[in-house]
Amino acid sequence: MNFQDLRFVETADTYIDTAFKKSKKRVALFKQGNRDKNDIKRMKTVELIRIDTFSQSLIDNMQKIITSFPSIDNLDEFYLELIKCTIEYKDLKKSLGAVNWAGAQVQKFSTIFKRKIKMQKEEEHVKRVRREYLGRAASIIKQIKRSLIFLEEARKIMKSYPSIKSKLFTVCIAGFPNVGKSTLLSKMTTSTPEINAYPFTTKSLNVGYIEKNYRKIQMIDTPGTLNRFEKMNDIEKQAYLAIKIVANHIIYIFDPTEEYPMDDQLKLYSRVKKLGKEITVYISKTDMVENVDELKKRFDEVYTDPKELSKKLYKLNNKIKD
Ligand SMILES: Nc1nc2c(ncn2[C@@H]2O[C@H](COP(=O)(O)OP(=O)(O)OP(=O)(O)O)[C@@H](O)[C@H]2O)c(=O)[nH]1
Ligand SMILES: [Mg+2]
Repeated sequence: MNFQDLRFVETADTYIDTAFKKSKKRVALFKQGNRDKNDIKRMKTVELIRIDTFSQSLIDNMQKIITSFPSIDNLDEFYLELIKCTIEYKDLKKSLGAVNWAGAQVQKFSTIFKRKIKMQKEEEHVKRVRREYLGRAASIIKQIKRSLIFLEEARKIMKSYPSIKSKLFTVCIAGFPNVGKSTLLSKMTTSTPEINAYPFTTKSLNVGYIEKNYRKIQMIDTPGTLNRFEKMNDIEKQAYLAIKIVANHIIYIFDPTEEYPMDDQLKLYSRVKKLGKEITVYISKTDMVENVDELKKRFDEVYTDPKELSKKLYKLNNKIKD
């Protein structure tokens, strides 16, 4: 799923202005090509064109908003949960509903008023009906002003969501801050995440891919220490949801230099384990310590070499049926 392409949602006034400009231009064009007979028949044609162009501009723009936002009812669980914890989900549904309603109303009134125009016998009356329609249509769009503002805010938040492919075999990299999660991701995949000597560097979920024999594996760098969900910041929530919902496998990194005490790292390991996913242990920074035998003894299987770890992931991925 990709939220980067969500369309910018304009204000109600901008949509109305655009519709006015378009209809004015279209009418001018028609008048240029039809200079003869300035009678009521021609006038009606002009006003029908104006109403058509005006309403179509609004209808198109409302439709574009609806199709640009993902269909909430068909979203993958990960994104649905992400939306629920970062945006007022009910308001999002309501706002999209309001935009849909506005488009339909504009359409409905355009049909009614075009019929009215055709029935008029006086020039003054044609003008009055046209004015009434433009006023009505503009006021429908003004009625959903707040929904449009809300949707633009929602778009900005959704734009920051990671692009995760829910169908790929997915491995999440977990561990305490600064243990080398992003470093491992950069060693194993072509992803180039930010890496720094201080903790809490990663502020959005980094995603990378490895591929062998046309079988892709998705790797996600998931920072955070799995505190209580309500206490987590946005990135930690994203990481937690990725581990809980998307991960098929977890790599848990221990940092033997113990910038964070080993006891705490082991506690987090237990917490991750409780989520019920298969975990592979990786020990980072083995170039910085004498030996890691004590730590290794705690587990049946431990990796210290990213290449060996890749081989294990390929094997796991091969076991999975497409
Ligand atoms: N010597 C050595 N340094 C490493 C190794 N892995 C990571 N580092 C260093 O450890 C620091 C933290 O690495 P990151 O990859 O940013 O760690 P992180 O777990 O992603 O950190 P946060 O995003 O802050 O949670 C950086 O200075 C890395 O260069 C390693 O295997 N050996
Ligand atoms: Mg990082």
